[in-house]
Amino acid sequence: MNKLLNSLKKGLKTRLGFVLLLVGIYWLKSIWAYYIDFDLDMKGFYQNMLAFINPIPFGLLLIGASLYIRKTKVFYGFAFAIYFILFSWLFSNAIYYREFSDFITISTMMATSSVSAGLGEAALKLFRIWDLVYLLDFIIFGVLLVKKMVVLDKKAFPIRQSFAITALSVMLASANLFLAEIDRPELLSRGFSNTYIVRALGLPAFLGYNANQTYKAHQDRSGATAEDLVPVQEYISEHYAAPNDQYFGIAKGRNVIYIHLESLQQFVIDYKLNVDGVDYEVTPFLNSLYHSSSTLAFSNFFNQVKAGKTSDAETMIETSLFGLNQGSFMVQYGGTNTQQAAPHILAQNGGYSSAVFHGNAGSFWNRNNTYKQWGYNYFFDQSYFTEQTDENSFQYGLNDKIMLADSIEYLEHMQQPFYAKYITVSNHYPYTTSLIGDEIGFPLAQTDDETINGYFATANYLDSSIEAFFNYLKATGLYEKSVIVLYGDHYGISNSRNPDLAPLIGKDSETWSDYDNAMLQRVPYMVVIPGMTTGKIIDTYGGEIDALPTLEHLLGIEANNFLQVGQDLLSPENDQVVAMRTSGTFISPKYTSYAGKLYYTETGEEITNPDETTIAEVEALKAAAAAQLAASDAIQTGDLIRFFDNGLPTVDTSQFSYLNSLEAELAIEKALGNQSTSLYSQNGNQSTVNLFKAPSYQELHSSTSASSSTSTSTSTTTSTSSTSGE
Ligand code: GP9
Ligand code: MN
Repeated sequence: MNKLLNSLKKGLKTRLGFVLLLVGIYWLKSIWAYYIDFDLDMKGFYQNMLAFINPIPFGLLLIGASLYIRKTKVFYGFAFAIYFILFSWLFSNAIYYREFSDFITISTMMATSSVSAGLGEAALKLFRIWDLVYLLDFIIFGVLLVKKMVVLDKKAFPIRQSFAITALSVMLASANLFLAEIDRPELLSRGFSNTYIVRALGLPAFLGYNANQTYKAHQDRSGATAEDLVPVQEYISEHYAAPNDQYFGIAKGRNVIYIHLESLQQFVIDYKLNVDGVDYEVTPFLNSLYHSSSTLAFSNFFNQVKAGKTSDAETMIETSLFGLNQGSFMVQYGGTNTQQAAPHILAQNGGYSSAVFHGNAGSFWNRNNTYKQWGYNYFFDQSYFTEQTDENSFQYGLNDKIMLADSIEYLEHMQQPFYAKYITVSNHYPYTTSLIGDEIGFPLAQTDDETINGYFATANYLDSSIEAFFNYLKATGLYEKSVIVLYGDHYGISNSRNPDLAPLIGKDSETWSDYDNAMLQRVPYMVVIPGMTTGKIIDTYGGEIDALPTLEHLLGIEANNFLQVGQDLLSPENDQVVAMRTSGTFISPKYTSYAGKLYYTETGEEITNPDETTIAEVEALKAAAAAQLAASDAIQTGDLIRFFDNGLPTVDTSQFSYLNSLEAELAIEKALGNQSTSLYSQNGNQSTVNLFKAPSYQELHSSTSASSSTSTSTSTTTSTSSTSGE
């Protein structure tokens, strides 16, 4: 023991020992920050382990760089300086996080106001007594210096060994990245959230990643001028689909409630899963909406997302502009670009208040920053809801029924009319792992693919969650005052799994084609307008890009006031060309071009030898899809809306903080007194929380035999990894 201590003491008197000491302290402080100050939302051993090791590679790389220096004092000064910079960055982030629940990015640093809000005077108030832990080593160093107990090693560290240290840290960093990619494939290419990157790779790596992203975005942005608006505006006015008189303004002034149906595909609508000879209707409630005379339901509505998945769907739904060809628009531009999204448009045209409800961390897909640019007054993320446990949640958040139930106390205090968006999550890959206890019941499909097997059960859970929410809306009278829009964001079963799905939907795995894959990109899109009696199923071809103009016209707002590239799906002038984000890919009523192949949409017959007319028609459709994407990309990457003047004021993001949203709602309610239009006020200052009832699967089916099937054990996926793209 003594021997060990002695050699340790001796080791510390060497330059390498000093470097390792600094790396060690930085490591400990990082761990402290990870667990005490940040909310890294870590689930499972693997994610904890990644966080535990990630300060070492970059710490060693950066502090270890000082070993190349020969002069004694310069070496010690330099090593300490690098350590101090790393520490300061960590500490600043810890302080900043307390106010913003996010990490410092290049753009927040450049936007001086928010940095000074986070790190200036106000920061003093954010200090806590525990922060002394961050300073402990300085005190110890000070004492050692005063007592002259620090001995400087005058011997320069051999250059070759310095190289070895650098090589070792690069190797460790690569291993770190490799392990991180196992936990979350496409971590860097898709971005996901700042939290994910810090949790997997640490703060210095996040800063580097963020700097690179910001630089790329900055280059596109700085090259753009107001001139670039000309062709974009030309495209938009040429493609404007004028409103249909029959529908224009029929929902004017109503609340708008969006329900994002996570990973729900259209094939599930009206579908019955047959297990052991018994037919189980997967989404009975959504089916009833689909066929209701109060619903404008669409049978040929396609998702148009790429790598940004949910975030791409949200971007399209809220702004009628596409996500990016690579990565996520919300992650890369959402927090900085000038945007004219639905919440802002409705605030300015009808005095709407707005909120998002979602049971995951607010930083996922950079929502916390993007929603401010979109003009959302409130964002109720997981921090507002029931604490998550293994029983009530999974890696993407709280189970839908609980999130919906918990949302009511916030929804009822929103001033009407409101624009509220619910982002469900339980029907998300890997399916079923989140549903245990009383929610077990809907049978699993019996294919070789566990992902497919669980999909119907989670879709059924989503369905009954939505039904419970509709029942609440009806019980409170909000129903008649609202228009409720439901949409599926993207596929739940990826193309690689589709051959296994084929037999369940009456197809043959052997003859499964890219045409079939293309057709499975349909997602539900239903606009429920309570009181309307002329609802129907509409076969117009369209996609997520078209949702906003459709909604605007229903609310009596002219879509051609804005830079939006979609078209009203109820307009007879709709072109019905659905552009997919992969170039050359589109779907139209006549032709489908997908995965490099061409098909007749109606029959699925592949066109291998097109005649001249076909070639010309297909080229025209391809060009139309490409033009729509090009107009959108120009706006998105050039940040062109900053040059656009349609009278809509720029969103002042500083007025939004998503930390104390309930208090903010209550303050407004109080200030308005009997002018308050919140449901709570209209209900005689009585809460409606207990009107929300979401029976579990077991409660719903306890008396029917269908639920007592024995093949209902949950499939649990033990691996933390997920298939790329899911
Ligand atoms: C998480 C959720 C999932 O918050 O919205 O996003 P996805 O993985 O579907 O893109
Ligand atoms: Mn999604």
